[in-house]
Amino acid sequence: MSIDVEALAATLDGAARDVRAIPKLTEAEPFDVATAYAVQRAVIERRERRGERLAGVKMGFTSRAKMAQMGVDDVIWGLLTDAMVAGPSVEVSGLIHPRVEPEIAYLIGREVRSVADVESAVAGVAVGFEVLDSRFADFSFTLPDVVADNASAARFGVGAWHPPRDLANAGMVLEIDGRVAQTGSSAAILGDPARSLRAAARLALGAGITLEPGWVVLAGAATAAVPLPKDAHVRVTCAGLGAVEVTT
Ligand code: 0L1
Ligand code: MG
Repeated sequence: MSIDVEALAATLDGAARDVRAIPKLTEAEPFDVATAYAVQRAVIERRERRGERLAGVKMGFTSRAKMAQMGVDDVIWGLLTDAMVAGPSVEVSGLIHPRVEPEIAYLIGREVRSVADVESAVAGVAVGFEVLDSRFADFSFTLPDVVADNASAARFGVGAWHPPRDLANAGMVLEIDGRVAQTGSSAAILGDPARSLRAAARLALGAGITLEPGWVVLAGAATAAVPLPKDAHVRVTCAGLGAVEVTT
């Protein structure tokens, strides 16, 4: 049986819009990672047809521990749109089972035409956060499922932009309501988030997508993600980059 990419995209898009968890897509019929990226693109195209604009890319499975857990040896990636920008607050009632994680973010300053180009195209770096919201029940998925589901992307935010700098080992803290929920180092992101930035350029270019000026690259999480409750105050800090805060 051949895979109906548009039907799978409609299922995922509907789950996000209805705030309803669904079973893994591969439960009904397995498909490969290349097909999963086609589904991901089809989901994003549906969002673009509703007026959303591409705003960047996100990298997933950027820690060796998470790659080993999934039995993969490369990162995955997803696309960010302007509707995913969090602002000062995130309405968790519009999400299924959100989790938040501390991120390093890069601001693209000019079009990236090659992987070798990407570091010099960076206009700024910032501490950020990502709100993940797998559309699959219990965050239970295979690799093709999570790729199709845009790497669980839901919302993101970034702090003040700083001039580009070495972020190979910067301490990061995720606090929820003033309590430390996670601590880590940017080194957890492929040993250096700059590696993830280069991977973002490689994967985007390979998919025929150019990183554009003003786009954000979320390089990956420095720690595990934690559940994001209602009425919470989240603060993520990174040494040298200050803090970013969001309420729910
Ligand atoms: O951003 C990430 O690293 C997460 C990738 C998707 C897996 C998950 O939902 O935990
Ligand atoms: Mg992330």
